[in-house]
Amino acid sequence: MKFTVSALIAASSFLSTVSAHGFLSGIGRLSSSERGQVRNYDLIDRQIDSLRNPTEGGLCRGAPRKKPVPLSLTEGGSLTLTQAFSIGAQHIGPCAVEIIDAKDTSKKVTLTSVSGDRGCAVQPLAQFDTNKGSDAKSQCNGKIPAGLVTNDMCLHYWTFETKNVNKITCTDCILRWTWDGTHISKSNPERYENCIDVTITKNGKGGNSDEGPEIEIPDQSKLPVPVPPTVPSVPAPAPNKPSPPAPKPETPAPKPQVPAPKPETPSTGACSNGAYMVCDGTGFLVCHPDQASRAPAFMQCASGTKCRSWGKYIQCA
Ligand SMILES: [Cu+2]
Repeated sequence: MKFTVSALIAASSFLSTVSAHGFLSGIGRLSSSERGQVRNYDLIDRQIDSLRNPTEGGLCRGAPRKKPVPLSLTEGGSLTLTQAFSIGAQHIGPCAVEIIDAKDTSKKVTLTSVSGDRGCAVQPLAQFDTNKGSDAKSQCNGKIPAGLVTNDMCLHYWTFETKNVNKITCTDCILRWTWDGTHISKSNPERYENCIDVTITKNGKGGNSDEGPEIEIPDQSKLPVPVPPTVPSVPAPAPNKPSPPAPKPETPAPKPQVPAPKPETPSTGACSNGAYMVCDGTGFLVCHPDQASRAPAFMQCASGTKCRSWGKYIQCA
């Protein structure tokens, strides 16, 4: 592998921001007790970063298909999606929702898009203006993704008008949510995407029935059709096995398929060695290895869970 100075700079600027981000949880206005329909949702308590970190796995992060959920769409109707953003990581940048033909993924229709800085993760589309100073429970209690054990994300509801429904030709489709975090670079944004497998009915009553109030979207101008990021020469992580059917059996949960970094020595309770999170007593510290003067923020693990080191991150499990 060839290493160049610019590659190292690019890699380090990427790494400096991978501690917290966002993902699409599901269709409808999901409460903190409802698990999302997004692919790989079941990794939420084991590998949350595989849902919320910038994507490197191609279309839909390379996540395996799930049983499709019914989705009724109407031209000009409304649809509510539930997004989750890490506290303090509600980056600026555009976002979009597409319907992709599952049998021919070159066939895409854009249901909505928001351009410019005021994207999905900032107000008014995101409801909570959260900060890293305290945990999710104290900032958005009752609006925390179901199953999340890191206590550092809040749910946000995005209701929009569905366009181009007339152009949808698939029934067996993929709803893809994309978000470009332009907080570091507009030309080389952090790309996020998540997919929900859907069976589409057109011209139904439209939208989901229990959606929240309409939110005014400031800028509906069209985005260029997003192109899946090119995968670097490093092989993409192996796709995860399909999620086991609920309810969970008594047997221990299957091990995550993505190779975990080697466990490190028990944490010292202090930020060191370039870690982005370290365990500390009943919770963990969010560190800022690239900003020496910035104080770490303490977060509690969810009750009944313990913090474990996981590479430069932690897991509350
Ligand atoms: Cu981020």
